[in-house]
Formats: sequence, structure tokens, C-alpha cells
Amino acid sequence: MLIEQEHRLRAVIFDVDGTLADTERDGHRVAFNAAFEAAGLTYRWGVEEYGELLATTGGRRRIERYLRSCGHAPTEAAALATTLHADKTRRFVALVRTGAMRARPGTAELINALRAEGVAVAVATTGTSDWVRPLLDNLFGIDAFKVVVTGSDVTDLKPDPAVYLETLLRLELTAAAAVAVEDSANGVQAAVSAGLRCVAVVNEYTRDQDMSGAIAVLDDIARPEDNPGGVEVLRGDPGLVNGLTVEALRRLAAVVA
Ligand code: XBP
Ligand code: MG
Repeated sequence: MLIEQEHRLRAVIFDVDGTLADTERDGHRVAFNAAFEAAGLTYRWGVEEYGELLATTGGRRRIERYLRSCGHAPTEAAALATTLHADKTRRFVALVRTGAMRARPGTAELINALRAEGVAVAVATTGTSDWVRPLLDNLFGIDAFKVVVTGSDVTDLKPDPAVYLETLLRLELTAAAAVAVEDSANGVQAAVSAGLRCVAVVNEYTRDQDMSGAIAVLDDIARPEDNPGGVEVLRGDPGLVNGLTVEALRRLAAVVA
């Protein structure tokens, strides 16, 4: 009975970029490039190159590391990265407000189903709060989320577990009562280091990353309407072919970590 209690699913904690929404290639990347251009810099991040740059979490840190790799002195790179990232954030907020960013298929339905069953829905992201909140509000309604913790709320970004530990603290739950949903190796590592069971739902940028800490790896959240074969289960319970349902997440929560 005690074990059942401990492993009862009380919350699902979602990552945002690449998990709840496809924001990177046609969102953040475009805003980074616009900020470079507005600053009179010739740097432009291509689709493929951006996939490699994503290994560095946090847009400001990503720019800083890139500028240093291009030969900028450390202090100059840090200062320039701060200015560029502030401009990039304003530009991305404007993009979000146009409605251009889309939720990944099945996310809204899953969030609604979890809430209907009394399972809390939370967000743990590396992204900056200035755009995270408008994006979540635009796609799902901000009230859908019991807790939202962003990269602006913690000092250490993923793969550090800080954002997940802060989310659990605000949910007033232990890791055993929650499951995390992530799309990247850095995200899986952060969730697992916080003691959470984590399911990975990959995308074009993360498909080949090391998800060994995840208890399951899927290529989609929901069974695509145009694909009666269902979700591709890259690793884990073959029953996940129907995608992430409340029932599937309950089963994953019962897996002893
Ligand atoms: C997302 C990030 C962020 C975004 C850009 O990682 O690393 O840096 O790419 O947003 P995760 P900011 O999905 O693992 O949370 O520019 O606001 O950082
Ligand atoms: Mg992500």
C-alpha cells in the first residue's frame, strides 16, 4: 500500500522547447539571427549548425560560447552575449505573439486529460521567463500549469537538476510522485539527476542523442492521425505505441527508479 502511494502519479513535469512546442528551428534560431543582423554582425546560424549549438543550453550562454569560438575576447563575448540575448528575447516574444509557434501534436489533449484526472501539470525549462509565459499562455492557457520554473529562476541550467528540484519544491512533491517529459539528452540528464523518471519524446534535433537515462523513448507524444501504426517506441514498453496517455504515464510512474 505504501509503495502504491509513493508511486501514485501526482504531477507531470514538461520541458518546453522541443517537447511541448517546436520552437527551436523556426523560432529561437530565427530570433538569434535577427538579433545578429540588427547588431550589424554577419553571424547567421544555419538549421544544421544550430542543432550542434543546442548542446549548450541557455541562449545567452550559447551566444557567448559561439562568440568566443569566433575569436571574441572573453569579456567582450560575455557583454555582447548579454545585449544580443536581450534583443533575441524581445524578438522571440514578438514572434510568439503572432501565433507562429505551434504546440507538438497531442500536447494540449494530454494536458487537459491530466488535469481532468487531478494530476498536476508543471513546466521545467531552461528558457527565459519573458517568453516562456506568453508562449504557454498562447498555446495552452497559463492557468493549465500549477508550477512554471524557467531558466530565469535558477542559476545552473540543464543538465544540472536545479530547475527540476525547484519545480518539485514548488509542487511540494518528491520525485517519486512525478514523471518528467523531455526531448533532449541535457533535459533527460537534468530530470534523472533530480531523481525523476523521465520519458523522452525526440525530434529532428535530438533523435540521435544519448537518452540512456530515460525509461522510455518515443518519437511522438500522440499517435499521429495519419499514421495508424502509432507512435514509434524507440525504447521501452511496447504498449506506448498509443503515445503518452494518462494511463501510460501512470504505468511509467510505477516503474521503480
Ligand atoms: C532550451 C534551451 C534554451 C532555448 C532558447 O533547452 O536551451 O536556451 O534554446 O531559449 P531545454 P533562451 O528545452 O532543455 O529547456 O534563449 O531563452 O535561453
Ligand atoms: Mg527541450
